[in-house]
Amino acid sequence: MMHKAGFVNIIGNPNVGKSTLMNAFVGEKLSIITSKAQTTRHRILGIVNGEDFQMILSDTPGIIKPAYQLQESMMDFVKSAFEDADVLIYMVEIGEKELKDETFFKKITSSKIPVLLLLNKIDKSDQKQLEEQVQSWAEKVPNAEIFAISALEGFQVKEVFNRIIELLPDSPPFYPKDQLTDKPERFFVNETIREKILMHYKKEIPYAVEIDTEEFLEEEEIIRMRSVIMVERETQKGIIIGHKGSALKRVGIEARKDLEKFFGKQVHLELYVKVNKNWRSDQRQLKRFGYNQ
Ligand SMILES: Nc1nc2c(ncn2[C@@H]2O[C@H](COP(=O)(O)OP(=O)(O)OP(=O)(O)O)[C@@H](O)[C@H]2O)c(=O)[nH]1
Ligand SMILES: [Mg+2]
Repeated sequence: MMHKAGFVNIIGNPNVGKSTLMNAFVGEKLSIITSKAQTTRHRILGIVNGEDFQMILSDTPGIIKPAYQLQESMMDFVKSAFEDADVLIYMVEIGEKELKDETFFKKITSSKIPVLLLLNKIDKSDQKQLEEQVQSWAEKVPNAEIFAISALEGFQVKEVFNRIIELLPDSPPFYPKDQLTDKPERFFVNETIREKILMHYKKEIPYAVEIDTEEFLEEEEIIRMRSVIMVERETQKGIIIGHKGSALKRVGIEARKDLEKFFGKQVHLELYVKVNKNWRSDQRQLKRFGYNQ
């Protein structure tokens, strides 16, 4: 029997819906999704296995001009996604003008591999706007096949999926057929907590936070986890904890609920907050948190 397999890498501006699309394809919440830009910080694999195919999707951070070391590392993940792609998915959203980074944009328009340009969030547009934008993207990225989709509502998602399958090269699988991702369990604990922080705290707070899950002990009935929320300054620590610990408590309760769903098991989650000065600019620390490949 013929078998197809390949890497399908999703890139685009922040907040356009890349993670929403990957989760829709995989059918699991592998990537966290929020209304804030720079939600995704890593390259996360989501693997869809069929009898005669293996589609290895990569969700990547939204493209930005890096201002500090963490963001540099995030853009290295995007660069790596150009290098091993068999199919490139360039996602844009309705109303978007262009990719802020000229170098990345040139890589897309001069790509030798198939490019699918997905114009997302069309549930927010009308027919006239849609037609204009499809036309304009067709001129800007002539080498791409364009699909107008809504990742959130599942509109045209199946069609894109089927087209990707057609484009996958003949190849044996790269990963075991029961594997869903390349990330360990602790990664999903970190991300679930970070999602709650993105949702509940304002301004720079979520961007100054990193999570490290120090303990992940699976027992028969329950998984026991202990995670540290790192911030860059003492004042941020106070904000995370909140009045009498109320803000931190909310993060803990909401994260635990999601983790119980994700792991299908009862979860005990202990959270504490620690100041880790300038971790975002420290190569050694970033490496420890998995930002250097
Ligand atoms: N209306 C609408 N909203 C969408 C659609 N797809 C995604 N969104 C919303 O757009 C926001 C960003 O979605 P994400 O999937 O986190 O976007 P992303 O591109 O992964 O963002 P970064 O990781 O920050 O680069 C969320 O609030 C989503 O619910 C869509 O098709 N329609
Ligand atoms: Mg994302």
